[in-house]
Amino acid sequence: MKVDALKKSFTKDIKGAQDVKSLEAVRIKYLGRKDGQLTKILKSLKNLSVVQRRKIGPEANALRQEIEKALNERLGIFVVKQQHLDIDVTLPGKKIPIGHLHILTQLENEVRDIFSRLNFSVVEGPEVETEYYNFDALNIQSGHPARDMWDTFWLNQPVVVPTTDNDKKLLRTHTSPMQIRFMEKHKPPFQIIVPGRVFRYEATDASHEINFHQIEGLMVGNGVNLANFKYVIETFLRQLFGADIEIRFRPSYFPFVEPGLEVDIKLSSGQEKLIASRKSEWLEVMGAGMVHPNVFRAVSYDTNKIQGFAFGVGLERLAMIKYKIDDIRLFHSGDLRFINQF
Ligand code: YSA
Repeated sequence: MKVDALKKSFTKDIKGAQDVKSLEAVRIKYLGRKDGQLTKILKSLKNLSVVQRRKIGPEANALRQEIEKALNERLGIFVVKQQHLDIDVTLPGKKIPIGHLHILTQLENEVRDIFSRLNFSVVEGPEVETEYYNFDALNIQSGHPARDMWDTFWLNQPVVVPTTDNDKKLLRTHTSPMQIRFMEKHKPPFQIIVPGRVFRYEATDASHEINFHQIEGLMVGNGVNLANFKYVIETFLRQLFGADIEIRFRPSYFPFVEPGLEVDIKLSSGQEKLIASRKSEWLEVMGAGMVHPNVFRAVSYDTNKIQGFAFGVGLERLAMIKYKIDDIRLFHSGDLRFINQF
């Protein structure tokens, strides 16, 4: 059979092949190693005259390539069709559980955003602190009764005897040590917040954890005063909770401020359980005050020129108010029924 005729017959055959099996039969018919019709022509080339070989050779080789290509293409179509048949599109898809940010991380991000808009920078510090930064530099020397305000997890001390009394290691009881660390390295004016985890060796209840989060705030400069503090805190709390939130400023005492105060927020309906367990409608959210001159002296600031306010707000307490959560211990319970609500 001539190459032309072979091509015509192949075109007809491949159209008729409706599955992989009949396609294989077509391949064998034309390209089969022994009896393939094109194979035979290719094998006979060597017996032809030079003139004939030059004419038929290229035609036969071109046809072989054409046939191989057409067979492969058609095979590809059958395979894809078969795969589609194997998929049951009526089956429900597989649900892959996706994680999400913990409610406290989400809230911390919101707090960071609000303070960024108020032109505060965010800095972070170590969770393992020394006695010096956690207490002494904050005007709470060893033996000071106020140390009892912060029940402390002390760490095993290195075997080597410490060179001074106050480099003993502890888990920071508040974020305030970062006031000192920051001021040691920076000159005023500045305003910063310091979010972070803190630790207290104390009994837990609905509003107290041993491991919780604080956000320290510190604004220092010439002429910074209590009115500035009140403005910043009210703006922050109203942006976080809405304009209607009821805020209470109370006088209080911390050795590293003078005067010292605390800020409470009024619990609202939906928080009856928490109100009952605390026997109060108000929840304390932060300690604060005007930075004590002794704190400025510890970092060699000129107390005649520099004033500042500082505060430490409890992140879990803010979350309890915002999301009407009755028990602080839920945050670190690892209970997904709680976590997945947010
Ligand atoms: C005060 C003056 C400053 O110039 C700067 C910061 C401060 C705050 C101070 N460092 C401090 O830690 N005060 S505090 O012990 O009263 O805690 C501050 C806030 O942390 C509390 O108002 C409360 O919101 C939260 N908090 C305290 N103990 C807690 C707690 N949250 C959960 N569990 C606890 N056990």
